[in-house]
Amino acid sequence: MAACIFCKIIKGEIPSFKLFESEKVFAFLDIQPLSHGHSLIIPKHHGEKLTDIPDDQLSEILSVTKRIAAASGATDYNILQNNGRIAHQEVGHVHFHMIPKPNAEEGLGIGWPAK
Ligand code: D5M
Repeated sequence: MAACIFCKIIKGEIPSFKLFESEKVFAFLDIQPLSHGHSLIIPKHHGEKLTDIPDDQLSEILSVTKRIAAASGATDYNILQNNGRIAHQEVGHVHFHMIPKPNAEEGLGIGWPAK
């Protein structure tokens, strides 16, 4: 969708710190991190809520989310996905947050930006 900031990030029209890209999935660092390494994993298909995303994209998103959590080296982390304004969704393009917990940040490894 033309006005969507995450669609613009996918297209490279807005810069991001890219972590992963495939045909259907894109991942990058959150610009307002709740902890070091806070990442966003999104489908390339534009959809506002989880129910808008085709099933064939969901399995890869979960798999990529798992791999990004593992690559961070964090032993403790949250996976979060908000749907709708009341549920605190600010960006209307489905995204999964991977949020390392502060006491596990030492695990962030080579390839991740310094604090
Ligand atoms: O979370 C939306 C998240 O999106 C929030 O943590 C900030 C992040 N965000 C917003 N704009 C950008 C850009 N341009 N780059 C990286 N991250 C961004 P929500 O679940 O909707 O509340």
